[in-house]
Amino acid sequence: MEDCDKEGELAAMSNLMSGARILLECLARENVEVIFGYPGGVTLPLYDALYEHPIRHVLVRHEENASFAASGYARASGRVGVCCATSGPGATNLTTGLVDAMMDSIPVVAITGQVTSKMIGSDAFQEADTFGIMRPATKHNYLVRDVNDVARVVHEAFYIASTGRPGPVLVDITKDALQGQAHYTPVHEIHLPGYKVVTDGHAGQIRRAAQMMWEAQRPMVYAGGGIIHSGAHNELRELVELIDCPAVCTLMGLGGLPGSHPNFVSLPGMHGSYAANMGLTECDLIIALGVRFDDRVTGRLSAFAPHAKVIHVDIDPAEIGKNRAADLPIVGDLKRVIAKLNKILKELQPQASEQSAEARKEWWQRVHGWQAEHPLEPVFGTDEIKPQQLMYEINRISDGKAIVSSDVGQHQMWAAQFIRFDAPRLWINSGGLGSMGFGLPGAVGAQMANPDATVFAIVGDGGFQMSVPELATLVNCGLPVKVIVMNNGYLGMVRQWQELFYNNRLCAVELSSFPNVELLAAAYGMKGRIVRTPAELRSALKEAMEEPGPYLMDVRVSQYENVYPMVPAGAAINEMVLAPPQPVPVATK
Ligand SMILES: Cc1ncc(C[n+]2csc(CCOP(=O)(O)OP(=O)(O)O)c2C)c(N)n1
Repeated sequence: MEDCDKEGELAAMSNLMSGARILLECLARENVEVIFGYPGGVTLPLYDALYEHPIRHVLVRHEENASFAASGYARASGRVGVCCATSGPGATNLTTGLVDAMMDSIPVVAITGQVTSKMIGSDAFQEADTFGIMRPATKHNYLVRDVNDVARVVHEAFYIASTGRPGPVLVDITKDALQGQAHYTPVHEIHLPGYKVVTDGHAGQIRRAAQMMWEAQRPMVYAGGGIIHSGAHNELRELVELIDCPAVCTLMGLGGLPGSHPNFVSLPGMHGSYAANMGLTECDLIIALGVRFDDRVTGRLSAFAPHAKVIHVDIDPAEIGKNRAADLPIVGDLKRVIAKLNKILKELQPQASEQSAEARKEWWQRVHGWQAEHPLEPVFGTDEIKPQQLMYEINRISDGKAIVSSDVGQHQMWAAQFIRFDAPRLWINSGGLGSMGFGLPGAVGAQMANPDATVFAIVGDGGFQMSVPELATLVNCGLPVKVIVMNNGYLGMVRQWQELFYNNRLCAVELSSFPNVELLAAAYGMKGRIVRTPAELRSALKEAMEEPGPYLMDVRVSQYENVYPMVPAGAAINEMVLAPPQPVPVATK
């Protein structure tokens, strides 16, 4: 929270303000630049106050997209994203985006309107028990019925959302609290007994971890979203270089170590590379940093990393030992803990025997061997565009620097495999919840946070149709997002599972009647193009990049391409399917 100047403070205190005005005052003091929202009956007082307030409001076309856009903003900037909706349906429409932010530990504050306090419980028009509904969907939530509580609650909400393990916080405010009058009292300190965040990490444990790292013969860093959230990317890089070990970054952690770094292996898990999964299976020490041993990474948990001891560092003590027991737990903020670890690693370095260097050499030979045996390489087509080829071309043009907001499905996995991210906060996607419809509104938020950055929204033809109204937001707000639809004519990821595990009995996955995007883009007032052949692809992407405004591209790719490697559900991660098995004839319902 920013300290206000004394004069402004006194002026604020001496003026009676509406709850709505106080709310905006709090947002301004929290340095909020933009609210993603959609108005309605009980939030009218707030929108009336917004009329003359400098905070920018982005009118999305569906409340779900307000919560996704706020999340995209937070993911791309590291700041708290703010969304807003009216009571009842407006509030319930925010739910998916808030659960998504919860799963991926993204700091979001959601403001919802509630019916007047006297009407609560009367089944009033547009009344929903938002507080109850959102309880499991958020890190914390509030129902504010008294205008005098608005300021304290809003500042607490920002504090809770952005400290410790970040997450979404909901503030549900009744209409009478928005309309009521109170003196705004600046809040300088937050006192929340019972909410304690441990940031430093236990010194003894950190020393022991450093010793274990030097003693290990085959260490492997397993880095996740926590690296990005705590801004620990430089510390991570130093750690990896100090002990010279291979590192995998999860879907949430991509960019935590530069994709071009020689120690970066790839994504691990269900669609991770052979080398990443073999490495995790054969290593003798896992250095788990801001990860949660998600099932998409571990595969069959009982078979995961069978030879490894585990050092697990996380700000959230509840994560440690949740899925995999830690031999050495450290609770703390990754940036601080890794910085201390690096210091001790350097201290101990002279004592680390030459034997450890020899062991490391052997370990790298094995990792390089796996990389050479089954490299992650894009597939190219001459007649039709291969999806991997599309990602390869986007990678070429973005050169590790563009922001990519992805939707969910096959395209997401190919993007994660083939687009390089050389910095944190470039790769934006719905990781834990895996929510289709995220990619385009996520890009709206990311572009708002970084007006000068190149932002791609990579979406499937299914997810695109869930979020298509946000094209209007791009045009209205002049956001030059390049929307790339990887169009395979199917709900590709589900089709892949039906092909591989349900005898190719394709049910409810064919997406016929896809709109003509050239007409659709024109209807929204933006540029659009259909790309059908590999020969056109590069120039089409160049054209999109040169277009100063938003651009919609429908890239027709091979329909039946599957994402490999693939670890079938329930298998161990070294039991990868590396290439397509014998084709089974298609049976479409
Ligand atoms: C909101 C939501 N509904 C359903 C799913 C299940 N699901 C996961 S991937 C997928 C298919 C996505 O298809 P498309 O957007 O065309 O992308 P593709 O897999 O073809 O790249 C579906 C239906 C989901 N993840 N999210």
